[in-house]
Amino acid sequence: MTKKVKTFCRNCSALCPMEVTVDNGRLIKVVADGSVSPYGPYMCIKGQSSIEFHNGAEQRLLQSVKRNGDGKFEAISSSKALDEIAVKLQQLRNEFGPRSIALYHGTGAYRSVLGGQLEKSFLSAMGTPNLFSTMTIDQSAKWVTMGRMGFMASGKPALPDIDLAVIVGNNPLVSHQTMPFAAGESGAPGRAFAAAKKRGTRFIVIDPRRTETARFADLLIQPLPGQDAVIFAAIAHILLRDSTYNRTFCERFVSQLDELRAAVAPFTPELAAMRADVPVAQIEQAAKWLGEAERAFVGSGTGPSMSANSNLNDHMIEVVNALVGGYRRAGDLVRNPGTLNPRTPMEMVVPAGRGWLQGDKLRTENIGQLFGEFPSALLPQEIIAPGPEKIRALIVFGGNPIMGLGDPKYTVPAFEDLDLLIVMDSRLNETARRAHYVVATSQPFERHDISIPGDALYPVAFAQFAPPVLDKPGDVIHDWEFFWQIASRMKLPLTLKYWSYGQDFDAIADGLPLDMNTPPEPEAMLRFLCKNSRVSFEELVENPSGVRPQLAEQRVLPANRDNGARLELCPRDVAADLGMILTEGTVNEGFSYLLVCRRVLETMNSAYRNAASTKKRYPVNWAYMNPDDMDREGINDGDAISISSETGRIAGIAKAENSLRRGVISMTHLFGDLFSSDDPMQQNGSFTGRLTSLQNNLESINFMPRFSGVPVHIALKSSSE
Ligand SMILES: Nc1nc2c(c(=O)[nH]1)N[C@H]1C(S)=C(S)[C@@H](COP(=O)(O)OP(=O)(O)OC[C@H]3O[C@@H](n4cnc5c(=O)[nH]c(N)nc54)[C@H](O)[C@@H]3O)O[C@H]1N2
Ligand SMILES: Nc1nc2c(c(=O)[nH]1)N[C@H]1C(S)=C(S)[C@@H](COP(=O)(O)OP(=O)(O)OC[C@H]3O[C@@H](n4cnc5c(=O)[nH]c(N)nc54)[C@H](O)[C@@H]3O)O[C@H]1N2
Ligand code: SF4
Ligand SMILES: [Mo]
Repeated sequence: MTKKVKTFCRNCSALCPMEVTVDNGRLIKVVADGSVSPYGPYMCIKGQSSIEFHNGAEQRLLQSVKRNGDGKFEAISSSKALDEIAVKLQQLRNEFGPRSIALYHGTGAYRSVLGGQLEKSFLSAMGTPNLFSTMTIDQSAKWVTMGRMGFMASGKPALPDIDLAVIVGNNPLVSHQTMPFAAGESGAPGRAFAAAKKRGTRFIVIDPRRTETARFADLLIQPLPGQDAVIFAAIAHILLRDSTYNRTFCERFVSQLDELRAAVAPFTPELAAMRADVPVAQIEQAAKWLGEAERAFVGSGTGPSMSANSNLNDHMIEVVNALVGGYRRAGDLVRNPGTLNPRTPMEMVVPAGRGWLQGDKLRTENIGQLFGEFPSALLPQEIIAPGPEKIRALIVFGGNPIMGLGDPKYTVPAFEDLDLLIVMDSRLNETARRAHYVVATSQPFERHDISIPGDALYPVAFAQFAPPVLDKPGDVIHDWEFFWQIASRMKLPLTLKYWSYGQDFDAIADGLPLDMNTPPEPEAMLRFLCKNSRVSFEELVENPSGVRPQLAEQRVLPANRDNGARLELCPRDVAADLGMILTEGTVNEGFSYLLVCRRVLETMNSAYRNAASTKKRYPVNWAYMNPDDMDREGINDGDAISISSETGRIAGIAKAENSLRRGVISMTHLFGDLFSSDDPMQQNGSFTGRLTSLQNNLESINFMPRFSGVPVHIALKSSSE
């Protein structure tokens, strides 16, 4: 029997609407469903790959497993696994307190809606502040900027409303990562950029590589990585020098303009051009266009936040955005005012809170939480350092932290020091292989979801419900069931709440207390989450392609009174950091290249590495180099090369790429094996995380490690190596 079901992809935050065909319990086809979609028909290769994965490829886990005394995995029923895990967690909690238990929320957890919502209640009921997520090994520089500068509650303008987009170290054509921090639309990004160009929007792309996105660039600047703070300090310098910044916006909404003027005075365009190794005319040109723009949007992706001085890079990028008033203004159209979670943006500054100075602190560093989380790079240290409250149990929900964190020589022994490592996943990934229990969880097409993760990101108001398309196989459980089942066994109460970033879970008044004796119905939970929605749960069920609510035009509201808060452009620590980088050299002793981060369409971090389409194009994560650099080193296409940093060494397979500037080597992360990557072809690539240290070069505040602009030495690999 063949049936067609409407659903949406949950591989990335674009949440592309799709139609899947199921034949006798197997997925046989998936196509984009553009009928109501906010993007029109659109789907990428990973949407396609989800078919093979659902049908069992990529070593899909169909059964929970437990590591026995010999270190081997044996099958265990989910109920027995849950019984044993609950007993162990209870023992640790009784003996060492709730802080001995931690949770890591990985990339796979963001789009598991009921799992994600119950996770927050679970941690609150457990009484542990130990929440870690990928955000702090990704773009938490943005949180640091919000905490030090404050931010505009009006939000940033949408792509159709801007006449200039500055895209810094972000490649949405591949990553689909855009709003709220970068310009673009997450689904069908190319189409949205093409339409914007037709309207006359100008694009500036700043990236060491001429990326897929750079196809739309009117100006492409290809700097050395790690120089964004210098480049944007120079752009700020020019805007202030020429008085081309937005005075009206700045007079009303910013402070510390004099401090900024003094701090960026030494950052001349000539200095930035020299440091970033780009023509000075390009920096002047970018500043000129920014000065001329009616409504600009300056935003970034992972590039600047993974490189050296990442918090400062991000701060200076946002300073330039503030100088040109790159925010929605009172009276501006709000294209997506939220559907499941309606929002009314207001033109006012949310003051700089520096939340990390208050509340619970980490055990091993005097640092508090950023947006309710601790820095993931310090997780190994929090596990190893002796003390009564050390982390002894870690629940990994939809993540592969041993790979994501990198520095395996340090990270692996730390994870092995845990009394209890539990991984909830549908793949036996590198972290799962070292777990005590791997709880096999269901796949997106086997569970209920609503489009909460896309609610604020869609270009227009839109919401969709995804019912299970297939039965989950055998004894696999849903992510949310894990939290409910463990809490129920530990006699902890759970309350379902609509939590979103920046909210204190306990402070949310509206909640649905769950019956801890009878498992809740997923549909009842989703109905509750639609409580304040502009579209009822029933309407979503009746409209399987999704709903675009017909709303009266909404505009950004003026603030009813001046709350006195201003965007702090140049607080003292930022000024001090600017002073520090002024004298920093660009030469890294003994290292002639800088390795930069990069994403490919076929994989999602460590997932889909084994999909057929990935294997075809990327049997390994190629070590891309500029052909002139290859000539200089005597390296040919396909040669095995040795890439070494201060921390580790990997072998890679060189591939020439004209679009890459000189002095840079570009590789995708989370490929290959943790340790033995001497033969990349055999090990499906090279694990670049080995080149990163979790003990040196960490940023202040968020402890972000360096995943881009990593100084490396390159040599042709001799056969005896
Ligand atoms: N297909 C696919 N999509 C994904 C993912 C995936 O793995 N695959 N991962 C998802 C995740 S977890 C995330 S966080 C997002 C990330 O989304 P993006 O930030 O768009 O990620 P990338 O595509 O790696 O783009 C980063 C760019 O920064 C450039 N760069 C590197 N260093 C520097 C620097 O110092 N300065 C400047 N100016 N540029 C620099 C790189 O050359 C690269 O083009 O993508 C998400 N989407
Ligand atoms: N060297 C280097 N290191 C990096 C980066 C880099 O660019 N360079 N990027 C960093 C970034 S931006 C990130 S976000 C991290 C990524 O770090 P992680 O998020 O820890 O790693 P992923 O490989 O994305 O792991 C996601 C896991 O979730 C599982 N999964 C998918 N869907 C579901 C689901 O619905 N439920 C459950 N339970 N599991 C699911 C997948 O099978 C996969 O095993 O890595 C960081 N590390
Ligand atoms: S862009 Fe690709 S991975 Fe992301 S939701 Fe759409 S189909 Fe899925
Ligand atoms: Mo990420």
